[in-house]
Amino acid sequence: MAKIIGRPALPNMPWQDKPQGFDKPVWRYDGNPIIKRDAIPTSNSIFNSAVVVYKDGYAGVFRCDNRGVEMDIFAGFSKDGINWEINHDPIVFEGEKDVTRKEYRYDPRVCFIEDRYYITWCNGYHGPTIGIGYTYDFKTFYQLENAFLPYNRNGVLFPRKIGGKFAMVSRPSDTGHTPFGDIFYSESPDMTYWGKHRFVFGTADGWQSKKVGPGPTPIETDEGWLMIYHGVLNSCNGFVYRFGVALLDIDRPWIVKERGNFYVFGPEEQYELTGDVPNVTFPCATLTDPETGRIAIYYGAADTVTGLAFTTVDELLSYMRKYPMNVGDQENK
Ligand code: BMA
Repeated sequence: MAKIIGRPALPNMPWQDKPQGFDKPVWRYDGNPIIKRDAIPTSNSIFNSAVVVYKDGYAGVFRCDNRGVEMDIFAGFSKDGINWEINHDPIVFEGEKDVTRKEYRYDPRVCFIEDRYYITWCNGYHGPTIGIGYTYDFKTFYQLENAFLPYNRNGVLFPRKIGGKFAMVSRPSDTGHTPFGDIFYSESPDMTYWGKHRFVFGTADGWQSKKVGPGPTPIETDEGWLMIYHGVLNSCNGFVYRFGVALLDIDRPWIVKERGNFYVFGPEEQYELTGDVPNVTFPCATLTDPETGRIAIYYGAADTVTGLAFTTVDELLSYMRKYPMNVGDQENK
């Protein structure tokens, strides 16, 4: 069995065993959705949100679109990772005025690196780009420079420096609903200046034929970086968002070692099939326990609510290997 490394044991993380007779690699929490659309007074929808271990419980950054359908990010806290208290006011960042000016903020990720929690999100700055901030306590937040020129979405940090540099995967995009999308790797000595942009992987046949983008913080294992990513199909009835897995080289993560040909999870339940945007399952965070290999995945459902699903490192890797993609075939079909 592949081992999760670099993470503390998390024996009390949210978990349910795989239901008897269930033959897919990822299964849902039976109390889904864990966060309803109106969990705070002003919200139209709460989805595509990120959680991390914090003190003796959990903290998170949540995408709450308000009833003006304006997108912003909010801090929240939980004892058990399932029941959440989300602040009623959005995060206010300290920093230079030219940087903290706000157009919109959405699809946050949170990643603990060294001594603090970094937050990345899709930040409106004359079009979407990757905003970066950090906090030590989920009360005071500091904003750094945007990572890239517009347009970009889905900036996802690696949980440690690689070759002495901070590392990020992201998905260059356009100003609209982007009918393309490949994953690129970038690195930075200081979280301000990003470069060495390397192509990681692009679209492939079927469920991931329209675009692909990074999901949760990649999980370090002794076999490589386990990356959960979203793939989009353009159906006759609009985009369909599912997710799959790939394994990236540990020291040179732009090199794809293995990649699954089948998705591991997609819209099947009512709250994933219908909502403000139907047929969307969009993963933004995981909790992991290295002792058991357990993984809890937090995902947005139909751009309306937040769901929780479970799997293990073994389930994901063995499914990927049972239905593999020829990685030589994967570049921008
Ligand atoms: C993407 C982003 C996501 C959203 C998805 C489906 O472009 O806006 O936040 O979940 O579309 O609508």
